[in-house]
Amino acid sequence: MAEETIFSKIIRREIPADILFQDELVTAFRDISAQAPTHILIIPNHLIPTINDIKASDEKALGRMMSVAAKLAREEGIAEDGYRLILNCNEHAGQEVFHIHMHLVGGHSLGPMLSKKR
Ligand code: DGP
Repeated sequence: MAEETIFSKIIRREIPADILFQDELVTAFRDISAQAPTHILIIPNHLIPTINDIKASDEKALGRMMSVAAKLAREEGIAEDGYRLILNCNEHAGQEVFHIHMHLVGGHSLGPMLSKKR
């Protein structure tokens, strides 16, 4: 059994978060350490630790994460100028919280997709 993270407590509203959207499948809230004018995390309500753990039965929630990202981008007024959706998996990508989350970032020009540093 995968261990719950702080995100499960946010989903259950046991700890505070700026929740922008929640339905039976996903929850979206502002990132606590925003790296762009808009920085929202969109997560499945059930625990999937990493992208490597995705099963076919998760596809409905994962699809909902995408449509909620598009809806929130429109609501934030960044849809036309553009934005980036980021999913980090494990150490090389810098994943810190082991409950899948999609970062929705935008609000200014985001620069190159990847750092050239290695
Ligand atoms: P990642 O590196 O992809 O695992 O990103 C984790 C993100 O989660 C990071 O941008 C900060 C955010 N985060 C961590 N803990 C909390 C929290 O308690 N509340 C909120 N709103 N965001 C959090």
